[in-house]
Amino acid sequence: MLIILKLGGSILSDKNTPFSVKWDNLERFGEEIRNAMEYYKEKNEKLNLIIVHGGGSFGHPVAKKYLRDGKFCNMQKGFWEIQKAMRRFNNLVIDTLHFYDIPAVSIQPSSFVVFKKDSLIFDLSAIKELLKRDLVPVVHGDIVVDDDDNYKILSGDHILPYLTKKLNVDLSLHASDVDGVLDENGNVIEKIDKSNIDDVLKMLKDSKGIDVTGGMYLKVMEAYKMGVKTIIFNGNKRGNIYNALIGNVMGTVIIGD
Ligand code: IP8
Repeated sequence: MLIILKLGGSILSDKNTPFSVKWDNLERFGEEIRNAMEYYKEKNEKLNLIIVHGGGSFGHPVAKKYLRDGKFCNMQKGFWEIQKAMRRFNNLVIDTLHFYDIPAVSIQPSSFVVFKKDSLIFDLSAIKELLKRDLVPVVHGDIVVDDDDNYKILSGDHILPYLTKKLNVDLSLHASDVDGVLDENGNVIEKIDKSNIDDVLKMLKDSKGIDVTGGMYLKVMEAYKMGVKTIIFNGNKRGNIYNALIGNVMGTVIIGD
């Protein structure tokens, strides 16, 4: 069983306070992930896990400093500064996972991933080999180069569907700070598929989030476009990460086409 879990930046940190960490959440995630791993072990089932995390209050405020009208500038400094902010955040996440005996290994996209047109050059050999050895790759949103002599934010919302598709993941989970994709009345949309995708995207486009990578719109659009199935659920609720990992959580199921 191969599961991928994205921990959204907003459940790991307070986006309004640069370099802040929601320690209670982070500790709880470590504990719930470890408990879920034990659950599979007790059932004698093999669980392989990949964790993805977003930029939160580390990557986003630093990336914003280098964005002018949607274009990156002064990137001789900006590239390493954004990379460094994400490396710091990733270290804190990884250290916490280690505390809970999760064999987490860092994968830093800025060192090897390239955006080419709208697709990714993202070699998966290392991740595959790590999984064979029962290690847990932890991939994070990052700054990456593109083939236009420019730069792009590689969001966890790109990484999750990409890895879900390329690695034939069995269960793809997206822990956010809301109960799922909400309609205009605040109710969870249980399923997004080809019957309602256009309406949902239209509804999400107007949202005025500060997320430089586009918030919920990007999450839904990327998953749908990649043709994968993924579940968006609320990671702020105690027990939800564990329940999601054992295949038992409520949220929005996106079924891509
Ligand atoms: O929070 C963004 O990742 P995301 C990463 O998953 C940076 O969109 C560097 C802002």
